[in-house]
Order: sequence, then structure tokens, then C-alpha cells
Amino acid sequence: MMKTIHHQKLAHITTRALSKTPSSSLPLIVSEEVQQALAQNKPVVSLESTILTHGFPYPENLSLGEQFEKAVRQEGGVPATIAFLKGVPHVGLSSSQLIELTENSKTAVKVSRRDIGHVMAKKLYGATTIASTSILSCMAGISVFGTGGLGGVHKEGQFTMDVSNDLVELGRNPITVVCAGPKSILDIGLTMEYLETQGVYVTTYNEFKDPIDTVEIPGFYARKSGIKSPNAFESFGEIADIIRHQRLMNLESGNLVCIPPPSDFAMDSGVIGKIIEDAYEEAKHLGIKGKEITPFLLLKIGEMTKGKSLDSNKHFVLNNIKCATKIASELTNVSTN
Ligand code: PSU
Ligand code: MN
Repeated sequence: MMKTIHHQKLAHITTRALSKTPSSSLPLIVSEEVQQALAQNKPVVSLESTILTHGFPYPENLSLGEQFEKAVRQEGGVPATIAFLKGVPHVGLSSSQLIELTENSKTAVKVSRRDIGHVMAKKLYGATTIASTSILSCMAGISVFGTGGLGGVHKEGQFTMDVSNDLVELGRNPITVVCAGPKSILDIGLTMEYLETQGVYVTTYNEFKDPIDTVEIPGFYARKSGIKSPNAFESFGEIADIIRHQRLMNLESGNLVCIPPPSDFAMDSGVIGKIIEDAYEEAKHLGIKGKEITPFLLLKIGEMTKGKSLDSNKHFVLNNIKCATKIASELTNVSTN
């Protein structure tokens, strides 16, 4: 009896719109394709744009944005790249809009929550971080988002108070971010503590069914970070099931799903660890802080590894996006558990 009621509720919840305010009443352009996919309960996966504008030069970032979208399609999903074009928030870009954004990378503002009104009022190009991609995804009714690495508590964050808006938005928006863990330029332990404070569920893909207590949060470039993952999962259906139960409880908070980078592309944690320390010292020396520090460190590490870190970054983002699409697909099925 209980089970029947439970299933009816799940079916209802699976198809209900997620946003508190319907996106139709917001000044948000949701592409025709994304709107249709959502209406037909097809898997939709959000993609951020800061990784394009602030991570790679044009035209490499254009090709990368195209590859990210293709990865979603290959898994049977519909991609929704998110960005501000001349101040207008877009969810789902056409190919010419992706060109327009990446061509304007140099002037595009890195947009987290605090920058949204500003970029709209000034009609600027804006690239969305994990924070603002999560906000706009939920406004449009998208629940799954695939990307590279999460922002978090920076090294010495207990003194600098540099805690990414990404963590706060994960606590406030019913979004599932699928990535290779917090970026390894961060203090992963403090980041985990802060996610716990925000009520964010964190889990790591245990593809090879290792003993659960040995599963670690991935180290972004490396498969392990030395920090234990609070949870582990072996199938993407498990994540969809957890999301359905969060919806049943109207939790309205998000999840961090960590995918260890595939061994072929992962880097040695000792080698990359030393490089990160050197890059961090240089940032300190140059007085770089605030929103500039994350792109600075990633590009510096790219230089110091002669492009190897950027190359491995590309590969594991593609892998994460594919996993995100698998979760989104599972979510479109009414639960059979
Ligand atoms: N990838 C890059 N450069 C970046 C980011 C990703 O190559 O700057 C972004 C992501 O969008 C992430 C953000 O959400 O960095 C976090 O920035 P901050 O630490 O300033 O909150
Ligand atoms: Mn910051």
C-alpha cells in the first residue's frame, strides 16, 4: 500500500516543474530545443560557459563548447549551454550564439549570483560559473549539470574568507552538479566541511566497486585527493533515485556527484601538487585574489605543465558530461525501485 502511494507521488514529482517561479515569467531565453525537451521529459544537461571564456583562448574554446554539446547528444540528451549575450540570460545556445559568446571571451564577465543584475543592466557578455549556471538551470527547470571542477574554499580560506559562491548555490538550488570534484587548487577538506554546512549531498562514483571506506573525493586532475568521500555510488540510477526522494521532501538543495578522472587522463597527484603550490605562491606574490584567482591558477598550471593539465581537463570534462547525461536519462524514467 505504502509503496503504491509512494510511486504515484514519484511519478507526479518527476514531471513537475522544478522552479518556484515559472521560467516563462522571467526575462530568460530558453531555446526552443531545450523547452521542447523539457516538455517531453527528455534528458537535458546544463553546461557552464566560464570554462570556455576564462579557461581557453578563442577559437579553441569554441571547438570545446561544440564538443561538450556533442558529448551530451551522443548519450541521447539535449545540451543547454548557459550564458548572457548582451545582457540577456540564455539557456541553450544556437551554434551562432556559441560563436558570438566565445568570440567575445576577452570582454565576457565571469558571472556568479552577485553579478547577474549588473551584467543584465549593462547589457554585457557574461559567462556563467557553476554558481550562476545552477541558478539559471533551476529557473528553466533543468536538474543536471556536467562540468570540470567545483569552486570551493581556497587554500588558507580560513584567513582570506575566499569561499566560492558555487558552494552556497549548491545549497540553495535543486541542481546535481557532475564534475571531477572540487578543483585541486583548493583546500578540499575545508570545501567538504562547507558543503556539509550548506546541506549538499556529496558522493563519488565507485566504478570499480572498491571497499566503500576507501573511496576518496577525486583530486580534479588526480583520481584521489586524500579526503574520504562521505558517500559512494555504483550506478547512475542510484543518483536519480536519491534526487527523486529529495524532491518528495521538497528539499530544494543540490548534489555534488564526483567522477574520478579516467586513469588515461589523470595526472600524478605528487607532480601536480607541487605545481599547484608554485602557482599559488606566484598568485600571492602578484596579489591576485577575488574572482581572478581561479582562472589565473588554472591558466598558470596550464603553462607550467606545458598544456598537459588543460588537455587532461578537456578529457575529463567530456567524461563528466557523459555521466551527467546518464543521470539525466535515469531521471526521466519513472522510478522502478
Ligand atoms: N574553468 C576555468 N576557469 C574558471 C572556472 C572554470 O578554466 O574560472 C570557474 C568555474 O566556472 C567555477 C568558478 O564555477 O571557476 C569558480 O570560481 P570562484 O573560485 O571565483 O568562485
Ligand atoms: Mn572566490
